Amino acid sequence: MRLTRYFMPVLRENPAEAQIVSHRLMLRAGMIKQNAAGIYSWLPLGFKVLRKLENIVHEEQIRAGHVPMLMPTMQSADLWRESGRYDAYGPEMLRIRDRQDRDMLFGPTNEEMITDIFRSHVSSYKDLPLTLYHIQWKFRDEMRPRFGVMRGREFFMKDGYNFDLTKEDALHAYNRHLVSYLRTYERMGLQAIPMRADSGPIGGDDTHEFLVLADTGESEVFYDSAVTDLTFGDRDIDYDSVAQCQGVMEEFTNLYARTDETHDQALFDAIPAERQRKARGIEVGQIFYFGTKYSDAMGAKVQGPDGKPTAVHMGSHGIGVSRLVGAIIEASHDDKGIIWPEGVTPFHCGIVNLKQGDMEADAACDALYASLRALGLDPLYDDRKERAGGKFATMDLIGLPWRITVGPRGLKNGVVELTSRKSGESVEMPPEQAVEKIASIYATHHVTGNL
Ligand code: P5A
Repeated sequence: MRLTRYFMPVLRENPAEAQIVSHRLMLRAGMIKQNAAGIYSWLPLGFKVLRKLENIVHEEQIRAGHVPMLMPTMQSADLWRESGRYDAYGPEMLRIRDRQDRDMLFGPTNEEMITDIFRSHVSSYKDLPLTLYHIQWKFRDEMRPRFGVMRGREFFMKDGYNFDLTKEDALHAYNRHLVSYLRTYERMGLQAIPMRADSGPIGGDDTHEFLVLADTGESEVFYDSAVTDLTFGDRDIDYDSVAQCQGVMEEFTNLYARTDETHDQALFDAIPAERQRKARGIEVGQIFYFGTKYSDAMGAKVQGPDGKPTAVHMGSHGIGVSRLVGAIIEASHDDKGIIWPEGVTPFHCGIVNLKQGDMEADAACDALYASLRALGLDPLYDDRKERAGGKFATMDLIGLPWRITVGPRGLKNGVVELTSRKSGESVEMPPEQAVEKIASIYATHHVTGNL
């Protein structure tokens, strides 16, 4: 993309309404625009990151054997009356009446709708196990929408629902989700720690939240510092293996890590004092096992191996996709701006032309731009007639991991400069070598969907 043809309304000043760094940087980098409290338009740069996260989530869900689909945002109140949640959900639910005077709602989550779909089409245990998921906008009329996309009213969530014959099978689904979530967050450059939590309005006994440690996080958390040494890495897990998934679940949940809702001071005190940590975290996902809560209430039964109708065991599993954009920025920025992890960056690299209009510099930039694109890479070429300082400041603000700087002086010696946004280090090299270097960096990250 050439910057002169793009739409990236960068702000020079710090917006007064933003209290935390991710909100400030998302506004300044022209990623989002607020339309009403907690409701945002995703401008092109923000939309690109959102789509990258969505793609990673899809890839990891499909890898785990889960089946993608799409349900609507609008739901009929009738299903929620069946489960008893229409009244129980409270003022967070946005209730709407259609022209026929029917009660509708903008879905805050989809347990009821998916249970209805399941009961309409599945009648035998032979069709189990089954996990369906979608990635769709949700609405929760939060009392205090704040921190930009972190606590929005309209937000983008991946929600998945497992249907199993037995509790054991459903717990395997729970563990499978835990494993797939660990992989998902690591691909986004994040460490998200599973912590025992409270199930709130979704219900059930077993639940873990995934938290990214950050001072601006809304949750108070207590943990054994040894959990921060755990990494999933590139383990090859067989998602059908009960033992393997359970092994990972135990490894990542055996050490003490809890949100304040489930905090147990006595257990915490038993951790060696030098490893006790109290901190704040951003909740980027949550998994639940709630047994037959919805299948009992809504009559979702299958014929079991003994021929008798049996209520299915269920769980639901969510990832806050739009919140993650903010969480990644909270975890990765400096005083100049965002520092995107390579797995989620909106563009793979920037090209800065130090002397736009200079024939040689323009030609070198055009050639770089073309060779990167020919390799399937997605560069952002700053081809504006601006001073170098302004171009560098914009690149630092929007946080692309790599910048290639091209100017007449370097070109005389046959070199351009390749700069890492993270370390700030620059190395001079011939343009072809810079292209090769960028291509090799992204060869280890899957390049998905360059919008
Ligand atoms: C699990 C999927 C559920 O709703 N039902 C379907 C279950 N869980 S949850 O924990 O309530 O939400 C899942 C994730 O969505 C994100 N999230 C939000 N993101 C932005 N703004 C909000 N107001 C908001 N509310 C929830 C969180 O990341 C949460 O973990």
